[in-house]
Amino acid sequence: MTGFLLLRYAQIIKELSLISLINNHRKMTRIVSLLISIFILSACSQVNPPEPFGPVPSERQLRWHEMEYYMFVHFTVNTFTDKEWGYGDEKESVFNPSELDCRQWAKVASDAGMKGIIITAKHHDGFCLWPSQYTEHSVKNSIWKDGKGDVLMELRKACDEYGLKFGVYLSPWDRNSSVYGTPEYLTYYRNQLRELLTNYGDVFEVWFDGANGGDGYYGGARETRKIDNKTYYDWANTHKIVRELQPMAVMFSDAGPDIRWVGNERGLGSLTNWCLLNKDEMYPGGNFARILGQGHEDGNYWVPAEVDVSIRRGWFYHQSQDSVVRSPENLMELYYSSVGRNSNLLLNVPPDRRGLIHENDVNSLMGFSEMLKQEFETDLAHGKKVSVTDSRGREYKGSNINDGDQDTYWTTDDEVKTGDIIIDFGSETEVNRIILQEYIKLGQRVQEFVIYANVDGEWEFLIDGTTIGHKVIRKFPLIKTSKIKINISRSKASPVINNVELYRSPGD
Ligand code: FUL
Repeated sequence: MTGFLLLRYAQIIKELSLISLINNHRKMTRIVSLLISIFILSACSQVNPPEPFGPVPSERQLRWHEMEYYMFVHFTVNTFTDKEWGYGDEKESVFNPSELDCRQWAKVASDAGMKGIIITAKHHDGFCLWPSQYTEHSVKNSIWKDGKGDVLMELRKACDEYGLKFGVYLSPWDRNSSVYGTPEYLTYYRNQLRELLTNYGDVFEVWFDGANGGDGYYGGARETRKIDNKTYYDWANTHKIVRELQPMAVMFSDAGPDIRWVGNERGLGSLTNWCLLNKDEMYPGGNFARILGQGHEDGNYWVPAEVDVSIRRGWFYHQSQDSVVRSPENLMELYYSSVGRNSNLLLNVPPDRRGLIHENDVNSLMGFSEMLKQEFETDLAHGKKVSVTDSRGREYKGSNINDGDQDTYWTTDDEVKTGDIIIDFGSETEVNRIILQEYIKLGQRVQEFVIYANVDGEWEFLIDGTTIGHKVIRKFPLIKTSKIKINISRSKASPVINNVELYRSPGD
């Protein structure tokens, strides 16, 4: 574009020079200087940014992407009955933590580098951790604090104290409720949701799980109740309540609407991971696990994946699992297979019967947090010389990818869909990790990339990959090199990259 303009100006100047032979010389000089100023002005003037391509994240989803890593807390009567799924007939009196301290949970989360906590306000057994006015099956009839306690309020305050965001899990399946399976239950469920979204300050995420229907206590009926996952919950109207009461909260379920399940509970994000999903035909509890990992490349909604996984085998605390808490190394693997694969990591850390996070879990989390610091200690790419094969103009230059500013990015002209970014360390440098980020406000575009290192003047292949999205973190064998090349080899539209980081991790 700039080259074309230059050519045109040269032609005009040439033509005018001929005229000047005939016309007065001073007039000519004025015209030429005018043209030169126009040229300088147009060369310096702003080139339009690329138009967004495909679905883009909402403001609430953008905030969620930034969070990356936060805590899941499974805590209820199950903690005291040693179960994973309570039947719904548990006596309220069984809920009796001896030293419940939400500030300890929040401190652990914060020390671990987490950004928020999502708690099981109500799990499938129906017991409420807050004194809901719509049921007797809650903390208000427990021994804990003589029935005057409210776990959610304590957690809310603790989150505020430690600068963490607060989220709630309200199980749609309720094995305690006598009206479960009838339309009346929806009123009950929505009333509870309103309580949670009105009385506990800002909620960043509302978690709707997909386990639904089956046998249960159901107010004494002790029977099996089957519901149709697709129609029974009338989700559209429940979603409206969340939007009305907490407009900045994202809603999670198998099918969004804002955040999707990743399709497994093993902590595995998909290497190819589109933040896009054709969710119209999907619903919580449907049979979509295989689709949810990758999402839909041509999806028509922005619904990124969240990886939910537990630090122990179970979601709830069981003393028998005290010795099988994930190690710091294992947590690091989870981090790479979740945050490193364009997903957020929702790591479950279940409090024990005291109402505290067990020492073994705390030790693992702190070990992992220390490892994370070492893993990404010094960004070797930051501020280094960057060259690119193509650029849309000065504002979109290559060095935007390592200036530490997430809002500046490198991109190309609209018709250019591939390109290279070369980072020059200036001297031989050891490196074995790379972080890549797309500027997702303009959509998810990259389909394939390849990373090379310059060794003895030749480009040596390191790794290749597919999607990027919010963030991809990849390991490669330690290499000593003076330059790294990121080749965007396939993209739906001009690639828009806002961040590249390189590290020398002490790990393999
Ligand atoms: C599932 C539930 O059935 C599990 O108990 C756990 O809460 C998990 C996170 O979601 O749907």
